[in-house]
Amino acid sequence: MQPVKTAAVIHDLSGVGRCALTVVLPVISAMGIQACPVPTAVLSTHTGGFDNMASVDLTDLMGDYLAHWRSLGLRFDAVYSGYLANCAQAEHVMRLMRESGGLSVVDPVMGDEGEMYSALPADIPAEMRMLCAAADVITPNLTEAALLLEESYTDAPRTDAEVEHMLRGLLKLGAKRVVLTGVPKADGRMANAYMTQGDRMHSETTFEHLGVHYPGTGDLFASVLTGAMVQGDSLSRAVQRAADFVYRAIDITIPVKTEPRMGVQFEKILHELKCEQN
Ligand code: PXL
Repeated sequence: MQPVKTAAVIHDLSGVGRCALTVVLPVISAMGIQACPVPTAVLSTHTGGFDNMASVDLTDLMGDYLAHWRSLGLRFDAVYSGYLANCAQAEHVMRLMRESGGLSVVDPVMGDEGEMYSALPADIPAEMRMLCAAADVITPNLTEAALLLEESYTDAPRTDAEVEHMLRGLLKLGAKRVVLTGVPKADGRMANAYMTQGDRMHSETTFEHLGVHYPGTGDLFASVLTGAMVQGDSLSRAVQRAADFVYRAIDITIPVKTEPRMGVQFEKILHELKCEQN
């Protein structure tokens, strides 16, 4: 019998709205991996579609928090980082990734649908660029890719050549692998496109565009992807499993007609995530 694998997960704790740690922790656990959270901030709700949140930035705690972990000699099979509340948090994440030695996944959480999240500092893209350079896998959406590449955002359908151009630009930041999520294609479908340094061409998995947007689905995607890779899946298999799970979660949420800002009802399908590599 092997001990369960471990993942340090760096994200905020938003009390309502199903994103960040409230998504990451159950998903990673359901995949049979011990999730060890490093909370970057606590918010009463996420910032996508709510106002007047109560919140606290936990940057001041993070140094001591991780110093304690260091004194315990902890190592993780993966370090996965998402929403950072403050630019100073990036250094801590870099150090944890470096010292941990396992898989590093950076979801450069900064915005969606062309808008940066309201509570983020304006200079966060520079820090995220630095983090991406040190990562094994990065998982930007189109908005985040535009911020990382300092390009303007458009949600116009992309040709294969345009997708590959973006992926190559993102790989130039230094990450070993890039997964670009939620790319509209000319046939009306959406793609998750991915590429590894040295690949001759990129790959895509496409899915039907369900036409509704829920916050937190990027966090769901990155969580399943991280879990799958820790379980030993190839990148292509991990992308497929993550895409399938997010699609299912959206598909079962639409008929319930809940407010989109409340997120997807992934609790109903958590049991579909396999504990073992399949
Ligand atoms: O799902 C990304 C996310 C994470 N954390 C906070 C957010 C959002 C998206 O709105 O507001 C605080």
